[in-house]
Amino acid sequence: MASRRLVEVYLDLLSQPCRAIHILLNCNKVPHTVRTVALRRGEQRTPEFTKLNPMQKVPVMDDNGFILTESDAILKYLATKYDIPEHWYPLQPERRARVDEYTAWHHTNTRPHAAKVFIMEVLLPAQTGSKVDESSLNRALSQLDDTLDKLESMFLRRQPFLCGDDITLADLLAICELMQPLGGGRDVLKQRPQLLRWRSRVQSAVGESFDKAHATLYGVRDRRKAKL
Ligand SMILES: N[C@@H](CCC(=O)N[C@@H](CS)C(=O)NCC(=O)O)C(=O)O
Repeated sequence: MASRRLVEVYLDLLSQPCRAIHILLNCNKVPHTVRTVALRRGEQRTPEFTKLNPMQKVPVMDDNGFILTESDAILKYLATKYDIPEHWYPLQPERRARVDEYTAWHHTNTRPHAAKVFIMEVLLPAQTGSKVDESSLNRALSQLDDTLDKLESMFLRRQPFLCGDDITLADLLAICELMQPLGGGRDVLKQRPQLLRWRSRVQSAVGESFDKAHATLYGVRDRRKAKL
């Protein structure tokens, strides 16, 4: 009988949604294999990877031949299929719906707004050699500020985590996006005590898997700082 392979995840840890998956697997000790896809080397465009994901994006999961793309779907699949505490993606319909509510909102709010700041301050200057476009950056920062306001006033209003009293997949997706601008030395939560407290709670809940997932991003930040 053919033996079952460990779940495989194709990741680049400079990618926010990839880090969310990495943290979920590591802090819950789900046996898995990481296949690194180096985006900076264009490995997402190789014929082999394109066969796996014609969208040429990470993350991708291969669970014994079941191929899945989209971080949201992958996180929910892993939490449902593997031996992971129920609070990550609750079974109770209302609590689960709260997680789905955030994750639906996330992809048109937290993700694009935080990512844009990183793209403008780090990626574009590194790829093109051009200076940061300050007026576009300020526009992006102001959009991100609106999103941070909503995180505080809606999702964290009366609860310690985005969707209730315990950590869920929603917190992982959100924190990994909000950490991204740190690659350019910018802590977007610095002036926001409520969100800083939430970040500390998330860090404590996931333990060392947080820094393990973010080591590549810290490296980008530190190398940039050394060059200034
Ligand atoms: N909606 C997708 C987004 C995936 C995505 O945008 N991945 C980026 C890295 S964060 C990527 O692979 N970019 C490579 C490219 O566009 O060439 C998800 O949440 O999984």
